[in-house]
Amino acid sequence: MKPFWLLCICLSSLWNVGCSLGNGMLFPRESPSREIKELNGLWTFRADFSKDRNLGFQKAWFLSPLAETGPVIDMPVPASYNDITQDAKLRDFIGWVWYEREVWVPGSWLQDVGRRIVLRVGSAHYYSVVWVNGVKVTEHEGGHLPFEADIGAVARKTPGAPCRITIAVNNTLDLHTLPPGTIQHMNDPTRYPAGYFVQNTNFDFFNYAGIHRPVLLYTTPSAYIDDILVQTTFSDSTGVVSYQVSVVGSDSATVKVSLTDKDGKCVTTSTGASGVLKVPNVNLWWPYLMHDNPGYLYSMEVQVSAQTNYNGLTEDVYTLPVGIRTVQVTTSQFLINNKPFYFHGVNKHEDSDIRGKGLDWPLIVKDFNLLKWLGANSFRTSHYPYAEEILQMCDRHGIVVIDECPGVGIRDIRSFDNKSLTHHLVVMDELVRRDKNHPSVVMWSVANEPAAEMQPAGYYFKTLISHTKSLDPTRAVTFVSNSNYNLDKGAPYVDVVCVNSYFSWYHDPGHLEVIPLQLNTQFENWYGKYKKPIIQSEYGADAVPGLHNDPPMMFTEEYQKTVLQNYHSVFDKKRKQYVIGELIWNFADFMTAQTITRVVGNKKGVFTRQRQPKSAAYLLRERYWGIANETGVLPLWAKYPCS
Ligand code: BDP
Repeated sequence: MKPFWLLCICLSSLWNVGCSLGNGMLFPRESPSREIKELNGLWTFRADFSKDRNLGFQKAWFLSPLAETGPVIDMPVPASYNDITQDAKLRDFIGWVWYEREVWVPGSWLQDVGRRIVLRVGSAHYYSVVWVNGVKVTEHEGGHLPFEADIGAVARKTPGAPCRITIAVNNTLDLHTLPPGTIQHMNDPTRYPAGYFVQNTNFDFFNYAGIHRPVLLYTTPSAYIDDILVQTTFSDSTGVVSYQVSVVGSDSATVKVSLTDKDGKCVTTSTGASGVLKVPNVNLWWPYLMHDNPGYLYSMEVQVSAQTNYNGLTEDVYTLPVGIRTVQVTTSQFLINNKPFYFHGVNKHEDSDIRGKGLDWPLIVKDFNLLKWLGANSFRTSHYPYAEEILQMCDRHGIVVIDECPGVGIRDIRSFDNKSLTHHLVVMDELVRRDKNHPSVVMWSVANEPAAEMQPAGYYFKTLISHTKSLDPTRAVTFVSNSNYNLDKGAPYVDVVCVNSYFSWYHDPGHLEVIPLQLNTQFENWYGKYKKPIIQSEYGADAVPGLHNDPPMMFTEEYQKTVLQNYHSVFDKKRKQYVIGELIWNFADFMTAQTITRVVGNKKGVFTRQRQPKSAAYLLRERYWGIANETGVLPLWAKYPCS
């Protein structure tokens, strides 16, 4: 049976006369040729609680103001809708929800018929359909990544009236979505009410839904910079930036490129849609705690001039931050700018009270302050792509990123078929397209703990990883395995082996003494077999903040600390050999589905969900600053704060 939401999509295509974009996806930035109008704030909201969740499509809720269709509530954007109200039915809702807001498109935008007016959604979870004034302009599958549509033609049809933007979002996960899930209908009338169904998933975080990232309108001229690719290297003191600019809307555009340093001084220029910029006395992009001037960014200004039908000669300008650095992997090391880099960092989630996965600037800045306090130089975007705004912070602060796609919980053999693989490849295309120019991103992770032992996994991962490498030969590729799983089908293709293990927690619970032996065996076996550098990509233990017991007992702060200490003793031996990183699970406590193994969420954070340190955070801080002191160059303002 087709999931009900797919039926809705087919139905909605009757109104499909808009045009969706499929090429660039540059982060919207203002410039002399581009304007932005943010649409964040309060939207009108209605969840479709009808039995098959299809009432909104049957009654075409997008054709009139949502408030005319039935009861509506206020909903902030960006935010997950789940924790905003007091209604458990909405918190745990599965199916279509409807957002709407009116916007006045500036008259100057409408009058200038040559100007593109683009509606962009930073991300919405999971499947979205967008209408403007009742006209469908785009639809998009997948959370965590942006989508957009040129709405100029629709908006210009009704000058003098506001535009009504309607976005329907469905969080249903099936065997072929990323992440996958299944809808289970409970048909026993003695145990469940009629029509009862639940969403099953194989991942350990709450399936937050809604419009999670900013929505905005931006403009470009009709001939515009659609995409930019930079790839960087250096030789001695000369930086080398190879660039490609793709222009849409003109075959005869002239392209000028200039690179400016942090002081605003132009250091090199070039012309042409592709070329190489040479940067004398280059300031390389260095990770935090590896150099006293980390996160150095140049500004690359791209100017495109073109003759257009509408406005004669027009100019488009886009400025891209550029960090010049290299990445290489040997059989036992990860090199950034030819120097060994040791990942001492964290795994995170986009997760917080009330907003769920909604982008929140105070939270982002707080988290970066905590990362720096901790002495963390890196994180993995477990288990999906994070907001571009977060990656921009990483670029600026020198925090190294393993950029993971939403391939988490792929545990059912049916999720390894061609349909799933095709979608997974599209998601990797979208992820690399979005994040390819971030110097902080050094590695792509195509999945977390997939059932790599299953028969179809070999072909699946070979295809996925080789596709990702062909999209971007300048970075490493990995997938993250659990130490219990057999990596044989994936390991031949990855550059770095990433392994998660939970000794003395999910295995031998309470037996801290087994950790050193079991961890040593894990490393020796895996290195012996695959001869590739290894990152301990997850390890940790739950600690309920404020719960104490000495000698340590599970769930206390003492136990969490002692687990970490036992792991660290082995890391310290192996990091001299082939272990190239350690990423704690997790930076902060986070919400999960309700199960008997979770007490209001996962408590493996070294910070609480409200970002207060548990004892383990101090331990980790001491360790990370110690490693940095040994291997890197501390910033002048922060000479080993733990001494
Ligand atoms: C790991 C998963 C992670 C979970 C963690 C845990 O990769 O998503 O949250 O286990 O159980 O295996 O805490």
